[in-house]
Amino acid sequence: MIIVKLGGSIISDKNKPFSFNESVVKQIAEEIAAFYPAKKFLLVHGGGSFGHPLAKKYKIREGLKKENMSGVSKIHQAMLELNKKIIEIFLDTGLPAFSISSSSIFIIKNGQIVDGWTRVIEESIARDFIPVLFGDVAIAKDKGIDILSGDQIISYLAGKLKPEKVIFLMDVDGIYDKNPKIHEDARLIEEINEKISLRQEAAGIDVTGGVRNKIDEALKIPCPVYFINGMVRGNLTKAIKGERVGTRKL
Ligand code: IP8
Repeated sequence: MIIVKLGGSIISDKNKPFSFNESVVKQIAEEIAAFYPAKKFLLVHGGGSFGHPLAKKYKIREGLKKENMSGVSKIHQAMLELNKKIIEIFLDTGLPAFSISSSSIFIIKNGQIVDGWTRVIEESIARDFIPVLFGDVAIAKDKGIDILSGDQIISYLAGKLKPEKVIFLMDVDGIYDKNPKIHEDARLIEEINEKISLRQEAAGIDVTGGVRNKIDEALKIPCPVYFINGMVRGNLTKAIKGERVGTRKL
């Protein structure tokens, strides 16, 4: 089984509220379709401009307050809307994508999953479905409520479900020594390990820590991890085949 993260920055423009990048999602679905059902997949998508601006507006990272309760629900509904758009494209491509709401199966603390009911994920993969989870609001033991990033979902599920590999689809060619959207001289790193130390300021609205969080979570994953540019057709195919592309953690 392969876990693929559809980064919020490729499925939407993080700075344009509720923007959806249909053609990129279509292209990803088509690349996956070439390997399915010989290979099994689990997808997780980020919040993009459906999740992050609302999470900021309702100050969700500050925890549960009387004033943000309806905001919590509005964010979840916005994520369901984004999830529906993605699922529909996969279904149109002939792939049995199956939506699973992260906030219905995970409880978190300090942004990390501390309680998860993953049986339904495992059982749906066993039946050849492609479960599609997403970054979401979630019940939190410490703050009452908090944001659960898709990156935390992936490192948790990778530990439990032992995938063959994990592929993060991003809007740049991989992990750079500094943010390539800000620094022209940024250098692509082909392989990362625990020793990596980077300057990674986020380029858009991101309440969950952007690339830094992605790297920290990837280093916990006990299988090969790829960070690739998901907007370039053919990159996902290369990563699935195990060819050299983007940044790798072995
Ligand atoms: O984009 C965040 O998920 P991420 C989800 O995977 C929300 O970090 C609701 C902002």
